[in-house]
Amino acid sequence: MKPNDLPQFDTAALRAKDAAHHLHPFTDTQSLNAAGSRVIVRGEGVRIWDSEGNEIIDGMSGLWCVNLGYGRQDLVDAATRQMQTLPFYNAFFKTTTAPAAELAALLPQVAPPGFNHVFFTNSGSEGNDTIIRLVRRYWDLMGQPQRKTIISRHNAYHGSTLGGASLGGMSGMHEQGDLPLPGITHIDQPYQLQHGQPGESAHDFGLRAAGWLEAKILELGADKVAAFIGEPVQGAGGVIIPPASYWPEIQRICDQYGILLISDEVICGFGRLGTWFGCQHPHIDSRPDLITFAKGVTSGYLPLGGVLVGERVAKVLIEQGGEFHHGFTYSGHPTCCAVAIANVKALRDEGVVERVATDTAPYLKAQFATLADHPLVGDVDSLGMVAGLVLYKDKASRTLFPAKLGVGYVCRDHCFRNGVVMRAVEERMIIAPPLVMSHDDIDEMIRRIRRSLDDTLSGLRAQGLV
Ligand code: PXG
Repeated sequence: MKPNDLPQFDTAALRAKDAAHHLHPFTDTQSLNAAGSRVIVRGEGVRIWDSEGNEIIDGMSGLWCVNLGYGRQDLVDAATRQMQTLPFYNAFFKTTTAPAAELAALLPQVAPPGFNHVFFTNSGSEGNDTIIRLVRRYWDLMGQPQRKTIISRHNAYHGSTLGGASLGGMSGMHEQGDLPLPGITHIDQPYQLQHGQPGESAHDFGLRAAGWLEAKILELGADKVAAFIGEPVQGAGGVIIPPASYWPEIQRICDQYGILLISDEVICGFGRLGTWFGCQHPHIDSRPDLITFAKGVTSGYLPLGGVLVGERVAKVLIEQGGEFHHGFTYSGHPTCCAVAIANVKALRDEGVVERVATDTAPYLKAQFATLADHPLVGDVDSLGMVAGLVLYKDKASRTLFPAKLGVGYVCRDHCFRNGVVMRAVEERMIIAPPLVMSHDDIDEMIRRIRRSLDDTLSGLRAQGLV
């Protein structure tokens, strides 16, 4: 769509309203208001447009969620039909709705073996809160109520509710609100740049990093540990792709000590890595007991999340648990479930997940790797449709820019100006584009990223910082 065809928006008026009344998530309101927010008004395919007519390739799929891209009429139709028939009914008092039942039966068809039950929530955060309650309930029912501690990782992201933020390992979040909650503890993340030793292979580092879990279990006492939670690939933490040796060793440790393994697939689920769930990717290869999902289940068209409950937990909960005192008004919201059904069927019937594995992700990997010749860029890596690189002040000596310069944020702003959304996380620049990108889209995205890296470098040179 050409800018002239766009509906007209009064950008200044919208910015003024936003500044006066809207408290944005994870945002310094004062500095946002000084700059003014960008008003996004339309999306089509892998592109979005702002109210001033700028076309932008959405390298972050909205927020890691618009897996099928924008403008899917089938998803709109699914929502419309359901809203016309029954916009809402609950699932609490011996009732269900057709979309909730159909989606609950569809998800096991795409989930790893042994996942036959689902608990619906509205978001990934609520999914992880649900998991805390499920895990505690499970061990109580197993007659081991002392098994209460969940082990997670520093710099993990598991949501923003009290439970999600506690499971997460973001220090900034913990500092605001006396978190984590008791019974949640953290080990270091498998990020070799931060924790690797000189001359250590990725394989050896992966094993050593997984060993931190075993050390923590032994420190706490194995009979006190309920579960370990991890994202297959850490997303918000900066696309931290662990070595291939990491997850199988985590699995071995969980098996050895009988602790539950939770795979937070809010980002990695629904095709992001070229498999339906990240744990199924050969690079990850884990067998979780519980899976958190959200985001890509509806391609972000409506809010929906949940927990896939594996047989080990489901059997105990159902056969011994009686009533599980937990749920949300909108658990199994029929309109959200209807959109999810249309989305999952499209991912399946259009072969999107397979195409990511065999074509789109390998192409993205090859093109993204070409950025490695840029003077600022090192450690280029990708898995499926997530990719990241490190901005170096001096690649040869692996010297990073001082954090206070915020070079990543400067680069991110150049990206936006050059028509591509890319995220900055500390020293890392990351993307997670829609799964439906064509080769041409990828080529154009990489051109815009390179231009933005060049602009960043020019700015740094002008200031004498490189
Ligand atoms: N788990 C993971 C792995 C996530 O990435 C959540 C749970 C929480 O989901 P909800 O739906 O409650 O937001 C997430 C969310 C970022 C960013 O800056 C990432 C997320 C959310 C907001 C920002 O990359 N991921």
